[in-house]
Amino acid sequence: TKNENPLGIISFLKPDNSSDEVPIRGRATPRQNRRMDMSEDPTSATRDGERRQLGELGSDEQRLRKEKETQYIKMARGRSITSSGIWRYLNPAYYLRRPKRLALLFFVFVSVSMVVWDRMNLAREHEVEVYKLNEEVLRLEQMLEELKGVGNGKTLMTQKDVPQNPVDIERRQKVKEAMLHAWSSYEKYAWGKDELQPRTKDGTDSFGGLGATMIDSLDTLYIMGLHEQFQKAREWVATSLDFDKDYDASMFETTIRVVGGLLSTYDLSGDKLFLDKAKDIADRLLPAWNTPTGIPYNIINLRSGNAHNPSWAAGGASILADSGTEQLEFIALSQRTGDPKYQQKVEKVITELNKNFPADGLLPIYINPDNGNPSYSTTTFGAMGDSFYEYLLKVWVQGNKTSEVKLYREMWEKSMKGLLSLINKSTPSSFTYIREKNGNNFVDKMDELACFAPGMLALGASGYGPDEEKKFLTLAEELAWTCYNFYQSTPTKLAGENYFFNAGQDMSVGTSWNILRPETVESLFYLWRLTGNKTYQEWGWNIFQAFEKNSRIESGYVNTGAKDNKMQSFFLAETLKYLYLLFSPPSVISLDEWVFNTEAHPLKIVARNEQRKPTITLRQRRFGGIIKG
Ligand code: DMJ
Repeated sequence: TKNENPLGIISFLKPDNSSDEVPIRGRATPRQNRRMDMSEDPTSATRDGERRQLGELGSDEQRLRKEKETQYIKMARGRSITSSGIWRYLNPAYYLRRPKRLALLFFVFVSVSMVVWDRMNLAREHEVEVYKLNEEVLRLEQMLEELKGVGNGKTLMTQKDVPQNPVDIERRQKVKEAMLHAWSSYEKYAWGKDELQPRTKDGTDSFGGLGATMIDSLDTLYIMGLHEQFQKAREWVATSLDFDKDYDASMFETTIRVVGGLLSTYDLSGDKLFLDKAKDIADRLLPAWNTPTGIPYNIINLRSGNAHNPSWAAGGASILADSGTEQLEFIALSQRTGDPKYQQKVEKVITELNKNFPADGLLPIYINPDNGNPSYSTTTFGAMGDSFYEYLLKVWVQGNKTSEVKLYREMWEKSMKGLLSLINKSTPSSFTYIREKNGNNFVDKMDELACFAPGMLALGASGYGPDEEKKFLTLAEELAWTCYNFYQSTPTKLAGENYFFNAGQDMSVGTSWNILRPETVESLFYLWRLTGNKTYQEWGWNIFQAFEKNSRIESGYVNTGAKDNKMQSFFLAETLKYLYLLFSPPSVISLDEWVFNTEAHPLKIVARNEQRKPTITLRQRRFGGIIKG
């Protein structure tokens, strides 16, 4: 019954029989109640019968309690025996006295460990298998989408395009997958930071916290049709990108990566957010040009606008490449905003440099911003010189090669005379290379950075008459072969930073680490586009595979050799973009319509007298309209 059951349980656990009926002050116990109930009930049995029944009940109860008591004691004893047993097994002396048990225990331990290890291995293999299958599914889905696109004319292929080669499609997908890997690693470990540090799986603000990798990647994501990733990055730009930083920024790096990246994304997407942001950061950079000559200081505080030059550069000189690589971006900004001030600032630099421009068009890497005089220093197409020459040509291309941009072409052609004077061939392999110059002395050294030159020469060749065109194209091809061999000559098949051709001998690597630089694949891209020679695609593919083999780790892509644990933002902006375009139809970012800034951000070509109207066709503007897959 309701009362007896709980008491029964308690009495089983507790041998003290008094505890099954706990008297509560002022109240009778249940048994007293029961007795009272029975004696008062007129219909109950007679008193004798009652006593007999109670007496029998009493002895039954006593027996039951006795049994339970015994059971409880046994249990208690059992418990204490068991616990002392456990402790005994934990005592090493126990096993030392029983070697057979020790052996058995050891055997059991080894067997269990092996089973666990085997299971874990199996699980890991399974994960890898699943990952590979996912990759394959992704690839097949994308191929299918492309084939559908080709069928119903959804891609931007024109009549001029050759039908897409399945090998190109597959290679392009591999490059896209590499971009996805680089991007998701950045997203996972360094979201919003300037650069990912793949080895430590974190981010670093190497450019003052401007989201350099985010901005540098926007147009690559767009061109590759990585819609979701692009939208998420756009959201970050809209809500979190803040240029109001008390930070001394490099005006060169900030221009080519941030201004260039934003403008290019604006040109591709037509989304005004990117133009507004480009204007915001460009306005912060403008005070850098407030010098006696207009040749800019190279470092500027983004909040205060205070500018200066690095003290290590010939006692405060401006660096040639840093001062002459803003023209494309700032001219484009003026065209898109209708405000001429940006263009005026950067064009003044060129007119100033043209005042004392030498006949061979070669300037040393340090220029005095107070009087425009070059400092006695190195002349090079490598570090600190390179993109000055690149921009002379590209501003001419950007201005639609009209008379208004003639000066740029003329200056560039002079510089190409200078470049020819730096060319030498190595022995015994006859590698063509570009020397450097220190004062009047040649230096047999070429940076990998100078490997942008074959692409530049190929791009500029068509502006000459037929003989010169051929000469420069041939030179471009020879230099590309040398640059490709910068890669092929190392154990990883990835180029080092610079090469020596001591006394004209064949190349030997100087600084051997590779930091994922783009220059060689950039040149291969131009040469393939402009000559149609598929060899350049093969070389690009070999380089891509070397990156996959040596630079790819689970958390992104990283330099080989002892460098700095960084996935450089230009790997996503340039290296992967040029590789992707190397396997895309020529109409994708056609060189007739776009000009790439030095960070591989394509800007739409707009003739000088044209105010930039939205020249993007609806098809291009729609996301992923650039290419399927
Ligand atoms: C990039 O930022 C640009 O290509 C620049 O012109 C040179 N250095 C890096 C890539 O190597």
